[in-house]
Amino acid sequence: MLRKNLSLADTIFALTTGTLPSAVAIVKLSGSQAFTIADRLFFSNGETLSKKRAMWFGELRASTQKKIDDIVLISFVAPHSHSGDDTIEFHCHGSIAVVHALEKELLLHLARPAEKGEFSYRAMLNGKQTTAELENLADVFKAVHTADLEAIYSRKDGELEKKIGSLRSKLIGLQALLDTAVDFSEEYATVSEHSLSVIDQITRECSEVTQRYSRFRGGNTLPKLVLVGRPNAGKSSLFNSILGRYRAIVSEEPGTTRDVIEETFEILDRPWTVVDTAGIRPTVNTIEKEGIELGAAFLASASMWILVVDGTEGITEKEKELLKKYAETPHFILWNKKDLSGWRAVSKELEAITVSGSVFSNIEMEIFWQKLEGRSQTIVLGQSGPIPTAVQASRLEGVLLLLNEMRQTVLLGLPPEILSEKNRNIMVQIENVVGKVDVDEVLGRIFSDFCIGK
Ligand SMILES: Nc1nc2c(ncn2[C@@H]2O[C@H](COP(=O)(O)OP(=O)(O)O)[C@@H](O)[C@H]2O)c(=O)[nH]1
Ligand SMILES: [Mg+2]
Repeated sequence: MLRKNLSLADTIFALTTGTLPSAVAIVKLSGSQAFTIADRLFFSNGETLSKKRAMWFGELRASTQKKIDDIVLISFVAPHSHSGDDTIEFHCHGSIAVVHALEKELLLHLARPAEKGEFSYRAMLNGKQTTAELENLADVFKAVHTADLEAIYSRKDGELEKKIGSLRSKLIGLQALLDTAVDFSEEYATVSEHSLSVIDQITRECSEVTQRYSRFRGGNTLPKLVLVGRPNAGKSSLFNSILGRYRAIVSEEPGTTRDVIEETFEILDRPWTVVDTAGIRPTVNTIEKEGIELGAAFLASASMWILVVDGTEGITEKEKELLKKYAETPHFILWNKKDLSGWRAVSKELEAITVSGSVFSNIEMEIFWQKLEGRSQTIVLGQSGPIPTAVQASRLEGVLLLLNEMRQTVLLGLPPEILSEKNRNIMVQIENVVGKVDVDEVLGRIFSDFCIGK
């Protein structure tokens, strides 16, 4: 967290580029003394460093007059800089020795190392950037996928505000009901039933949004390829083949993939997650049953899925049901184990969506990959729906706690007066999710996500 008592009078500096050594390193110096300090260290060919907005070429020298580096210097005069203060950027060679020598000189001239996000903090205080812009910027740094950038930039379209508005009207409806129930106690059963359904719906919608945030924060927004099929069909063998290395437990006994296993791989240079699930047939033991249920849950979140069928056994009604149920999600069948003598060709109706072959045949797996690549191109990658900001996400978590409390209150059969009170509080809090962000919250949440030098 950025300290609140940072002196704005200080001239601050930081290396703004990445790990050294690098091709170029940019050290930023910002504050009232920036030009004075730079003038002592920088010697332009012919021209003296004056207070103007310009790009200069020259020598960086230590106080001992020893040369440190040949550099490009960019000067920004307040308020026309990122932070709004006078700013100098030293573009040096990205050498550890050069950068350390420069930093040592800056300290000698009483500049102070900047804290995380301090330049941006000054930009905010100087009216160069709003808190909303800073929040977006903090998230831009976290973004791994282009789709996330789109979600961040489209925040201004107010998608989350609309969602919160609609949730709030549901709560208003519930409030009306609760207020009348206070007068007519005999309707309590209806009231509690309706309350639960509203609470559950709002909880679901709020957690969808917070989950989207967690996925975004974790960088875990990769599209999912889900492998399903009956035990022993060859899912884990396919999983291994896709990864090109051993990972899942492949076994002759049906149902050894107890769990859901996820790994990252690439289709056409884009990162994907592949998920190996347990089989879909009704099963004997509970561990596998859990695995199966998980598998079904993963199908719902799949960007693409593959039904692996043992070609010596054929397809069952259960699998055909899956094909119908998840027809909208891009998918195809791998009609596996073609190398075995008991293998029978796939029926005409399924031919168009099937690759026939064996997981163990390189040539046939080539055809599989072509299909995989082809299907992947029809998929719009990324997550739909608004990504909340860090502050909004934490406020939403607060609302979720309140909703859970209210749910307990209903289940305990407490009087409508209490429900009504709780509901009113949730209405206030849910509105606040998209409300104004105060400076303390910004200090606490946003700047902790910033890098040094930003
Ligand atoms: N002959 C042959 N055996 C296969 C093929 N694919 C998988 N198997 C075998 O079938 C068994 C079950 O495979 P596994 O990948 O564990 O199936 P899962 O239960 O669907 O994950 C293992 O013994 C595999 O070696 C194939 O194309 N040909
Ligand atoms: Mg398996």
